[in-house]
Amino acid sequence: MNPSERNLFRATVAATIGTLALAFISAQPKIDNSPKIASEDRDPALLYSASCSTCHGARGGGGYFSWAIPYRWAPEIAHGYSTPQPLLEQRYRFAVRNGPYRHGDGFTNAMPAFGREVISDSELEALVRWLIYAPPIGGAVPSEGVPPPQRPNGREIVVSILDEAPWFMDDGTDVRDPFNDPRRVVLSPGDYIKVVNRGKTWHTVTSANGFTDTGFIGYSANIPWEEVGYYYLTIPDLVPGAQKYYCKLHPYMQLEIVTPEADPMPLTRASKVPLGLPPRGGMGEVWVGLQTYDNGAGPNGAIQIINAADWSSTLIPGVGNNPHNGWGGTAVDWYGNRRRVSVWANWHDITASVIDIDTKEHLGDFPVGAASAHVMTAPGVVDPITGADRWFITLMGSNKVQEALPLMDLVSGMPNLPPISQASGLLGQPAFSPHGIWFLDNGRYFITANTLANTASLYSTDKAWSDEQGRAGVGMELAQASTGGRTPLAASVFNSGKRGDRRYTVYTNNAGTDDISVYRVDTTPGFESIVRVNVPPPLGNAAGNIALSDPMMEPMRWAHMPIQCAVSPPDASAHGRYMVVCNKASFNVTIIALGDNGMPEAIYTFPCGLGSHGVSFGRSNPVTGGKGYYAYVTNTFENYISVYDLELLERLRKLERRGMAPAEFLPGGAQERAMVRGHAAMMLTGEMEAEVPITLFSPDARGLVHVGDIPLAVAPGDARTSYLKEHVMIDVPGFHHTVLDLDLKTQSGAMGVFCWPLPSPWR
Ligand SMILES: [Cu+2]
Repeated sequence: MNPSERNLFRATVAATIGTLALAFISAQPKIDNSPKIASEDRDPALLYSASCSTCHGARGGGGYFSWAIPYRWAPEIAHGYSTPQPLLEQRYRFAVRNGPYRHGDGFTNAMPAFGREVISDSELEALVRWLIYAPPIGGAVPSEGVPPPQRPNGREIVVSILDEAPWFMDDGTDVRDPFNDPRRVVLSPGDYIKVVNRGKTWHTVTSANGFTDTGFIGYSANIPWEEVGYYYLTIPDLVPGAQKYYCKLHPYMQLEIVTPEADPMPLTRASKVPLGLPPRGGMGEVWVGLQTYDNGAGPNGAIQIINAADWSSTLIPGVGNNPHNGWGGTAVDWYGNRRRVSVWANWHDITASVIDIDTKEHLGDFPVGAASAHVMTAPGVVDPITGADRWFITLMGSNKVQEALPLMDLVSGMPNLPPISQASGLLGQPAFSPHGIWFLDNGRYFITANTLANTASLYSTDKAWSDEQGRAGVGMELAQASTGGRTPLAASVFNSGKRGDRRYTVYTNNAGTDDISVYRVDTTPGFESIVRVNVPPPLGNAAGNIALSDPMMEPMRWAHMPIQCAVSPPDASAHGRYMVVCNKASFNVTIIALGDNGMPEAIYTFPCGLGSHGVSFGRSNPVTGGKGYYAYVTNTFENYISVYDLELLERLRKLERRGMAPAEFLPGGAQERAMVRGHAAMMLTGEMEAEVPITLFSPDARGLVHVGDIPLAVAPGDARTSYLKEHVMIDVPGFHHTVLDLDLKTQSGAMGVFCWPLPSPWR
């Protein structure tokens, strides 16, 4: 729609709203901009039942297998000594902060390392005392162990955490819930919540402002006959009102908890109307992880492979438990046979799945550690033992990066190499909770985005470290930098394609502050560093990061919750370098034109499905000849992926510079439509269902460059949805930032995507 049509629509909608809007606005929850309120230290018994009991047992007696690495035993840790045990105290502190280390073997992922972000120093001291000493100093009774946490007074509502949507499920006893919705817990006076984690990795229940936070809760079914893996939340622990809570590791897992004086709002459904297939085919294959594909029996997950030549697809069902991020490369088995494989990190589990790229056969899964997140191979180097690619997997919930030998680890049923970490050195233990990973061109260094630490790290795959206690290892974190923003989920690199380069520009996308941090990295041996650089206005925000939204523009630029940012490959000849940013909660992607030094030059917004999540680049067939790329973007809450033509963007930018661009390419020129149902539709149009222009949600979205949407597989009969409470921008006077209770499709749940063959610098 052109600007005048858009204004007309806005005026019409504004008129329709009438008095409804007033009621709506006064009823919507306030946007909470208050700083994080530090909650008090958790009671050691409660912290223990959530984070420790699922391996060490309800009373601390040990003797159970770790759920994070199922062939290692958890020892007895509750003792009840009455004399000082300074060495034992030191061992406990080390184990909690670093995870266990064995001389000769190195670190393992059997016990995760917990950062100060999830167990504070004072909580750790209280926990250590409580476990080691007898009352009155501690809480442990010799031969009996530690007591369970005090059950709160009142009426219990059990909320289970699950590996499948709806993610959080109440037991139906919240009698005040007018919708009888298991994802929304509506408390009456005197109620309290028992949160039980039935998922196979860490999860949390955390309020948006951080006031309420259970911390990591382990897998309760690891010891089914004991009461483990739970946490109590009483009304004073909660934020007053109808509030969103989410899992800090998996932010799309959300529930609402409503305190007795408040009431929940009706739901809204929304979805972008898909385009047809892209008119021009591309090259190679697009591998998409259908993270929540319903296999009937067994855990969620499938992989769909799209042939870019004709957009036909192959589905591999029954892969993993929420395959989140994948990559392709070569691996060698114990007999020396080399295969081309794809490895997927199962993010709601402890495993990685291996698939043969050529036969499309799912070869199996192997354990790597808690909440395995992203996978990548090192470009340009081979494993000295196998001659195949070197594979690295971030373990967000174990605080390690695991090098994998996919086909050998599959047979061994465990990682054959120790994970990368270090107990001391330049900065002590590595930054907490690495999620995204991206390699520099020489294959010897990579960057991680450390989500809960709000930092980015530079790692070496080869550098050796040792400490005063005689611990040693190969591969380590070399340096960290603050993001200047919040919740960095992924990292990317302005790859040069030149293996000898030592200086790079790298990035993190900060989901919590809707911006992109830019860093300079130096890998000169002995001088390795990562330093955030300032992006000046008008593209930079107050923190000096690239701002994805700009409220001063007309039409307004709005992008919310960037999940991944990736830079187009260096070997394109039909277009320049572009960063594609997937914005989960604003129906769009941001495409940033980058200069030769990797700094931003211009920002463009294009329509995307709801839940835009992951991006990868595959070869296109440019109209103008040469080498060009499509950006393939997954949409978690739609059943299609979206395709963007970078060569077309290049040509349209040239036309725009000469004042000759078609109106559709101008800001706000996008013609796509979205369907809105339920509460927001009623408020906007007076009808229960409305088709609206995409520019209602993404006002400055441009047309043409988004060239098509490719359907994803959905299991027959699957109509599952997931609950999200998010800020949505509605470009109508009186609305603007609006918090909606959303009920979104989650049948494919696509997040991770990679293109095969891999682009430069991998080949
Ligand atoms: Cu989670």
